[in-house]
Amino acid sequence: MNASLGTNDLEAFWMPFTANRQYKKAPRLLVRAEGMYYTTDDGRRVLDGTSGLWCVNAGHCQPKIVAAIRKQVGELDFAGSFQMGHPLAFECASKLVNMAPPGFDHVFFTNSGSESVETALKIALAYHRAKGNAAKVRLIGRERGYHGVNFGGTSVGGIPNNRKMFGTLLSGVDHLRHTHDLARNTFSRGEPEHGAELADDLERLVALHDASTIAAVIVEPVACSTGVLIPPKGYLKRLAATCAKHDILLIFDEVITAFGRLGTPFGADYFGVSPDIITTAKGITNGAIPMGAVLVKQKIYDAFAQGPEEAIDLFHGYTYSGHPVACAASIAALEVYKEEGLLTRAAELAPYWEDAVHALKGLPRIIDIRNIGLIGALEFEPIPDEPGKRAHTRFVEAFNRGLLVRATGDIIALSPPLIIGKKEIDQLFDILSGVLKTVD
Ligand code: PXG
Repeated sequence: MNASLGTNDLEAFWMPFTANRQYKKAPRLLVRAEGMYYTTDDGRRVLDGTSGLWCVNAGHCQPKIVAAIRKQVGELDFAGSFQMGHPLAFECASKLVNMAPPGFDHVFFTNSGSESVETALKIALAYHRAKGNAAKVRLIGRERGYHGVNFGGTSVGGIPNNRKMFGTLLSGVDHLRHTHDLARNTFSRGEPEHGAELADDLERLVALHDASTIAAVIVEPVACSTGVLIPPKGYLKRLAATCAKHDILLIFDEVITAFGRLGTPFGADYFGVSPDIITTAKGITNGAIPMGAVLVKQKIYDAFAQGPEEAIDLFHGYTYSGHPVACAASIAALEVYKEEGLLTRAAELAPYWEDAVHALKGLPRIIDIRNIGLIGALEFEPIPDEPGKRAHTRFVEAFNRGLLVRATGDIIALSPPLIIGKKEIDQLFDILSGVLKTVD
């Protein structure tokens, strides 16, 4: 362990989404990072197979982003955005609008994916009220969805462990069925064939609650946190059509899928679906500074601009909405993504990546393999009464052998920085197949 950090020093930090007692007995510590690699406290290089936590799309300590942050923090450390402003927030918003799918003309800044989700849900409610449809208050999520950890996101989210300890959550929330169908879709390459009809589950909820009470549906284009559930062919288009038919806003939670992960700038581009609101975070600054953003269409922005000019449009915002250092990081990140072609690079690498992921088929305990863009997932047969253990032991062994992967339930998710090359893809799968062959 790092010489400056004793065992006792590990106690104070209550780590998020972590088995604290287990971790602190055998900590895994990262002290440096560059490009595709982390360095551990004992000097080992670890290939980053997860872009940190799905955020470091341009690779670690990207020099242009680091320089922009350094410069900004010494020039204008903080300036608020309530009835005041600074140029970088406006510049950053414009850059995002230019990169976003057509029609997304306005940006609301937050500091995380969770805050982006809360913001999007509140905008959806307030939008309908501003339009005179004050009864449209229900929010629809999806089983196995992940929308961060605040109360709104937890409520529309559909991962049981994330919900069960926290009371009744928001009222007026319902969930679509999830799309995971191992019986029909195992070992699918890209979008699975079967399950577009699951989008019609929204009609069931409309029949139950009536469209006049439903404000919005929120889904991840690809449900990543729960273990990479890729939407069946045609599913998202069908869901969007049903939303439009009933004047229900469609929110795409693109905290992971925005900024090139699928080989297009946004997930909405990949699936050819135009939602009403898009939430982002993570890759917006390449993970270097916390930030999120909610993108909305003109009709939504306009609905709030109806009163007298001096009336505040939206009674919502964060101290750090549009923080200058975050904006500087984001502007630099968006420039790097463009200059280095990273928004579409995943599309070029996807065929090689897909073959490499699916080449693991047949290794012990694997019950499914799936992929899309530069995302891959391996699902393992669970150990009876020990859910999650099979993926966790593989994650630890991979880390010991120099590869960072992400374990969620009995699934291992892979999402390397978009700068990865074929050589590093080979290295990643060499290490991983070695792990899978040895760990039961
Ligand atoms: N929405 C989506 C779709 C996400 O993936 C959030 C919201 C929340 O973002 P913040 O910035 O508040 O954490 C996320 C976050 C994992 C993993 O390994 C995924 C996330 C976070 C941490 C780990 O799958 N997604």
